[in-house]
Amino acid sequence: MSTRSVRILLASGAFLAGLVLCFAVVLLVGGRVSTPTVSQVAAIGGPFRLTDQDGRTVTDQDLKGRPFLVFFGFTHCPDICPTTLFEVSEIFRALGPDADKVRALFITVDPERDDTKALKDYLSSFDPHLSGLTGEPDAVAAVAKSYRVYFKKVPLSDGGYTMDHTAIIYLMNKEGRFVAPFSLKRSTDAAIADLRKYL
Ligand SMILES: [Cu+2]
Repeated sequence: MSTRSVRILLASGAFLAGLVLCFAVVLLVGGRVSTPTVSQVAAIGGPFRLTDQDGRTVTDQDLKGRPFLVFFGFTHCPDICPTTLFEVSEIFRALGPDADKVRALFITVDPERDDTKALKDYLSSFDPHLSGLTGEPDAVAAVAKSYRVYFKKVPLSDGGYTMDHTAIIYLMNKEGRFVAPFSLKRSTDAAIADLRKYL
């Protein structure tokens, strides 16, 4: 096995462990794990106004007409975020021309460090269809809340900090309504077949 596949395996392992952790967090925060009811589904997502990595304002209205993926993270994330961005980039590559009909939003939960420039630098390693969004801490917190995303600053012994955060990818339809969590634990073909249903 090549070093690269070992690295990817390790990264996916960390990603899965992170997902399990995130679901555990959701369980703790939400107090239960169940299939979302219709009212809960309707309550995921909502209006927002943030700024992308090129300094452009992006609102929920700009996304109308195309399905999109949304996930929350931060550029200093050691494993879950880079793995997710890598895998979503693979999906966009596999979509070919249809990639222009889908959007993916990476919304920072660390606006203190993730300004537009930090997002631009970070996203330059990934597929150009990815938008990195940031904003005032209050605006970011409000969007995270509307997606029921948990995040928390965790101090590190070196004086810095990291962020705990929910790692669910949300699939939203053309009307901006939540469809389902978007799983990356399947082949790229299966993932893009799922996305194409909402084009
Ligand atoms: Cu992360």
